[in-house]
Amino acid sequence: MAESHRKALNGTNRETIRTGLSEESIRAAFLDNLFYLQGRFPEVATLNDQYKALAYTVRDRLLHRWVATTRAYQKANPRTVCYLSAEYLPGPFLGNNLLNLGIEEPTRRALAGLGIELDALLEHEEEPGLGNGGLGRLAACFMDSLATLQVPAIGYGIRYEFGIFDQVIRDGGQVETTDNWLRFGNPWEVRRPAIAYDVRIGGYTEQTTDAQGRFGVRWVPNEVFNGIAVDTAILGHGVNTVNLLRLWTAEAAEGFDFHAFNRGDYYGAVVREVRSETISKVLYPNDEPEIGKRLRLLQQYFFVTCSLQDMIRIHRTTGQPLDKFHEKFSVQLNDTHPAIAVAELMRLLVDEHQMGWDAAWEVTRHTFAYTNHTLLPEALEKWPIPLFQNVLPRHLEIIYEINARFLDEVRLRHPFDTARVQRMSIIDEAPPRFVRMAHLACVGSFAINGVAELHSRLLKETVLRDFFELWPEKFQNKTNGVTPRRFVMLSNPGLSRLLTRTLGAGWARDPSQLRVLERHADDAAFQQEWREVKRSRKEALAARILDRCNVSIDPDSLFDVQAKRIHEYKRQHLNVLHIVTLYNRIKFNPGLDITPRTFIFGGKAAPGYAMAKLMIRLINAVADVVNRDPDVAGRLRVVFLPNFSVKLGHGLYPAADLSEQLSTAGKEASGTGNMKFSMNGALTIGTLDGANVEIREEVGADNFFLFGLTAEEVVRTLAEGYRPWDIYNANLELKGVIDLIASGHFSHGDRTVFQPLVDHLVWHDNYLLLADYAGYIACQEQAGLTYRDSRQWTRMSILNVARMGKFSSDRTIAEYCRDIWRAEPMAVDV
Ligand code: Z16
Repeated sequence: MAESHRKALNGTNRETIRTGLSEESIRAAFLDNLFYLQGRFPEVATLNDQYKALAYTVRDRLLHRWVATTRAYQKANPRTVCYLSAEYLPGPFLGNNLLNLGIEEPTRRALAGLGIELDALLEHEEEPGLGNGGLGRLAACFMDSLATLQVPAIGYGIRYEFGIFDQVIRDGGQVETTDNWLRFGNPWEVRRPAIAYDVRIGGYTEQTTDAQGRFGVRWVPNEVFNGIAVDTAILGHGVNTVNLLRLWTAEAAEGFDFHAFNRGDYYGAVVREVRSETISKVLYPNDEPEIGKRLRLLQQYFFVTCSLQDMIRIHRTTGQPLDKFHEKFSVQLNDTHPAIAVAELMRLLVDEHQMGWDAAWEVTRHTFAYTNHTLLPEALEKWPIPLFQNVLPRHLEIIYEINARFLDEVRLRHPFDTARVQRMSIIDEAPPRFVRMAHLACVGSFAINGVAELHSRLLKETVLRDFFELWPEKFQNKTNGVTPRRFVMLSNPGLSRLLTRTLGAGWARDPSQLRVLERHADDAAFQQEWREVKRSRKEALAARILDRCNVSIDPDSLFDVQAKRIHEYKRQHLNVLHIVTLYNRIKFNPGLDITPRTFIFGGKAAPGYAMAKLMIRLINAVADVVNRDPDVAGRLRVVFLPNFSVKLGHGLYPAADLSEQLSTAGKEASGTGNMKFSMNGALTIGTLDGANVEIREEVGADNFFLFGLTAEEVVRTLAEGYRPWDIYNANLELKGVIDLIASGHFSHGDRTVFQPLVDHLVWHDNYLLLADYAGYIACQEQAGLTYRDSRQWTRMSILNVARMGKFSSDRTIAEYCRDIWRAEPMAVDV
C-alpha cells in the first residue's frame, strides 16, 4: 500500500468510523453498520446481515479513495480508457477488496472477536454472473489491472437483473434455473438516478431544415426509455486508484405515463413501463450470437448509447470542443457486441451536436479500437436488415452512408474487384440482407486486435484477411492475461505466502520476479513445502466435492481438471474418451498398475446447444458407472462439479495437478483458464492452440504435455477429405471405447441416448477428436508416469509458476495502453 495512503488512513485526524483500518475500528464500524444499516444487533443477526454489515464496512473504506480519485481526475483531466463490454464476471468482491486494501488480517481478527468467521461471510457472497465465460472474465481482469496500474478508466456495461443461469444437474443432465443474484441486495453498487439518459427505439426518420436552410435528420422514435447508472468501485491493488464499473439499468422514461393515464389507459402505461425494464432483465446465455433476437439488439444499443452520452457529458465538463473527443477518450469494443457504437457516435455528433459528417468521421475513427475474440464463423455477429431497420432506422441510414464511402475506398484500391467489394461490404446481400457487425467495427476503428499470437495471425490470414490487406497498420496482437491478485493471492493464500517468503512481496505486481523460483526448483525442502501447499488445496476441494456431490475423492490421486464452457471445439468429450480408455484397460486387465486419477469437470452449456448438453450427460453417465465400479475403485474417479463460476474457480485452480486444454488447434482464440491453472502450479496437457502456444514457449517444452495436430494440419486434414470412420476402424482401442459408449453401457442399456454424439464422431467429427485421439492417449500416459516421479513433477510445477509472469493482465493492459490507448498512469493521493 502506498505510504501516503497508510498515513492518511491511520492518522488520528482522519481516522473515523468509516476510514479506520485497525482491528478496533473495523469491529466498531461493523457493529455500527449492523445496527444502523441492517437494524440488527449481534444476537439476532443472520449470516446475510453480517455479510452486508461487513461489505458496507469495506465499501466505506473504498469510498474516500473513490472520491479522491474522482477529484484527481476532474482536476487533471487525464486521457481516459472506456471499456465497452456487454459482459463482466468480476467474481465476489469482498475478499478482493480486503486484499487490495490490505486489511484482511485485522478484519479477520475484528470478526473473530465477535465470534464470527470471516470465511463464512466470504463464502456467503453471491457473485454477479454478468457474463458467459472468458470474454466477461477478461473484462473484469482488465478492470483490476487498469486500477492497479493507476490508469484512468471506466468500464461500461449492462446491469442484468438476472445473470448467467444457475446450473443444476438432474438425472445426469443440465437444468437451468434463474440466477437471482440481487435477491438479498447488492451492497457494492451505488445507484445514480441523476445520471440517466434517454434511449430511443424504432419509429422513422424525416428530413429537417434549420433557420439557415441546412438540411438535417430528425429521428422520430416510437418508444423512449431511460438508462440509469449503477456504479461499482474497482480498487487497484496497493494504490488509491478507484475506477468505475458503470452498468446501466433500464427504466421507463417517466415513472408514470400521464398521457396514457388521461386516456384512461393506466394499465397500458404500467405495462409499457414493465416492458422497458425488460431490456436489462437477463443476460443471453450463449457464447455465440443469437441471430435475430430483437431484445439482444436492444440491449446492445441501450448500453452503447448510454455510455457514449455519458462520455460526451463528461467531455463537456472539461470545456473542450467535441472535435477533441478522441483526445479525451479511447473506447475499446470488447468483441462486436458494442460495435453499434460506431454508428451511434456518428449519430450523436451529426444529428444531436450538428457536426459535419467528415469532422464526425474523423472523431469516430480515432476513438474506437476493436478486439476480436473468435475465429468461429458461426460466432460472427450479423443482424437481419428488417429487424435492424425496425429497431434502429436512423442507424441503418448512417451505416449505409459509412459503407458507401468505405466501398469507394476499396474500389479505388482494387479496381474491377467486385468480389472483394462484396466480401468486404458492411452489408451481407444474401436475403434478407444483414449488417455485419465485425465489418462495421473494423471500418470504424483505428486498431484491431486478436487475443493471442496465433489467433491474431489467423485473423489476418482468414476472417479479416481483406481488411488486413487494406489496412495492415491497424492490426495488432494483445495476448490475454489474468490478474494474479484474484487468481493467485486471493484464491491461493498458501502458495502466496510461500512465494512471498521465498521472493519477497513484489511478485504480485511484478510477476517477472517469479523467475527467481527457478533456483529452488530442485531444492528438496522447497519442493516439500510446494507439495504441502498443493496437498492442502486438494484436501479442501475434496471436502467440498464430498459435500456438494457426495463423491469421495483421494487427495493423493492426480487431479485432472477441465473447467470451461462446454463446447464441441473445446473437446470435453475427448477427455471422456481417455477416461473410458483407462476404464477399459482396467476392465481387461484388473491388475493394471496405473496412476490413480480424479477427473474433475466444470462448465455450463448454452441452453439451446443440444450437443453440449449431451456432452454433460456423457460425463455424468460415465462418472456414474466408473464411481460405482469396484474394479476401478482407487484408480479412477470422475466428478462433474455443477454451476462453475469465478467463485468455484477459486477452489479449483489451486487444487489442480493437470490442466486440460484440448481445443482443436485454430479454434480457441486464447483461453484464460489455461493461465489460471498454470499460475497455480498445474501442468498443462494441451494442443498448440490459442495462448497454449505462448504458455508452452514460456514454461519450456519440457514442462508442458503437448499433443495434437497443428492449426495448419487441421485445415489440411479437413481439406483432404477427413474420414473419421477409417480411424475408428483402424484403432482397436478407440473402437472399443466408442462401441462401449454406443452399446448403452453408460446409459442403462439405452443405445439411443448417446447415438447422436457417437454418430457425429464416426461420420463427421468436425473437431477432429479421432485424429487427435492416439496422440492424446499417449501424452496422457506420459503425464501419468511423470506424476509418479514426484520430484520431477514438482520441479515442473515450480517452473510453470516461475515462468508464467507474462500472463499477468498487467502486462496485457500495459501493452494496450502503449500501443492502442496512448493512456498514462496517474497516481492518486488521499
Ligand atoms: C467468449 O467468452 C469468447 C469468445 C467469444 O466469441 C464469445 C465469448 Cl462469450 C472467449 C474465447 O472463446 C476465449 O478463447 C478467449 O480467451 C476469451 O474470449 C477472452 O478473449
